Amino acid sequence: MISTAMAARMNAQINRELYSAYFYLGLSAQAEAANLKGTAAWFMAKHGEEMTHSLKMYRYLIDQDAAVQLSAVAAPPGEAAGVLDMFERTLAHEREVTAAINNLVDHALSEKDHATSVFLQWFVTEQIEEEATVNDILGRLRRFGDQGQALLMIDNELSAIAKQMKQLAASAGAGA
Ligand code: OFO
Repeated sequence: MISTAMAARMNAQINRELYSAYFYLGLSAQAEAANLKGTAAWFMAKHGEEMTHSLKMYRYLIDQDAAVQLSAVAAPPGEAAGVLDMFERTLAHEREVTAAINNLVDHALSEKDHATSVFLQWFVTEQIEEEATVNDILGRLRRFGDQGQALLMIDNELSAIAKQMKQLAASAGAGA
């Protein structure tokens, strides 16, 4: 059993994860509309990851005999100016999520809630990897731009990464 205050914070994080999923779904739709199949696949794979994150937290609350409280998910932002803008937004968004996860860990530690603190460590590590991946993509977009051939190349690369992400998700699901 976890405290009511901790459960409320975890419920807020479930909402943030669902918003993340929605945020990436919106970007995937924008990429589809621009005929950028690889970029769309990458954002769709991110959508899937975020849904998994929300469900991990959902399951944790249930396992801890705490109430799951779902609330309205905000609409994602409007149209991005291009792929560079999509990834600038992605990095800013992931940094906010990292800060939120760190706040959750701080709260768990302040309550001496070791179970929640240990549970959240997976998310701490996940955020490091997510920010690093996005930084890497952004580095190339900033250097080579998001038009013409450079865009085609990054779109192909994102397609390959999305395939790997899907395979990883499938093998994690099979092992669960
Ligand atoms: Fe939920 O992993 Fe980033 O946002």
